[in-house]
Amino acid sequence: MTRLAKRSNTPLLFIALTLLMIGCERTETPSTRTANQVSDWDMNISEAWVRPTKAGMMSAAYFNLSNQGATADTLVRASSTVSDDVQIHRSYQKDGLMVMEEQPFVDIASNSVRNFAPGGYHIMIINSTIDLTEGDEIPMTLFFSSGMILEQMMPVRLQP
Ligand SMILES: [Cu+2]
Repeated sequence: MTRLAKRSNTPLLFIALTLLMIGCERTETPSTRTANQVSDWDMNISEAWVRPTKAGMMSAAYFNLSNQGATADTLVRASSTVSDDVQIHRSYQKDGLMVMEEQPFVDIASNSVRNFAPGGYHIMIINSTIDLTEGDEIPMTLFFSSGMILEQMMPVRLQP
């Protein structure tokens, strides 16, 4: 995982290079903070997985978002190269039915973990442009109101 102190107008090339770097370093271990790496931002993605699907169909990404920093932050957007339409969603029970709704944002309080899981918050991949097959990995980018951008390769697999 990489933390980028960049706004969403980051040049595309920079993102592409970052994705290459992430591809070489696929550990989910949060980086440790040392005295010369002090930052207000300490947000980590763990246990990510993406549902397999076929091109033209929907999928969803799930993970835990852990904010170990002293400052609250807000997830405001998600994107992935596999779809032009990636949305923040939440599923919930309504009149005995499971429904889901797009969310404009999701708050992550300081020192808290927000679970994105089936039946709750998730990242909806509308109309994947490619088949997502078990064993694949797809890039996911999460944008926060602080300006922080998290990018992570997420494995495609059946529900763990
Ligand atoms: Cu959804």
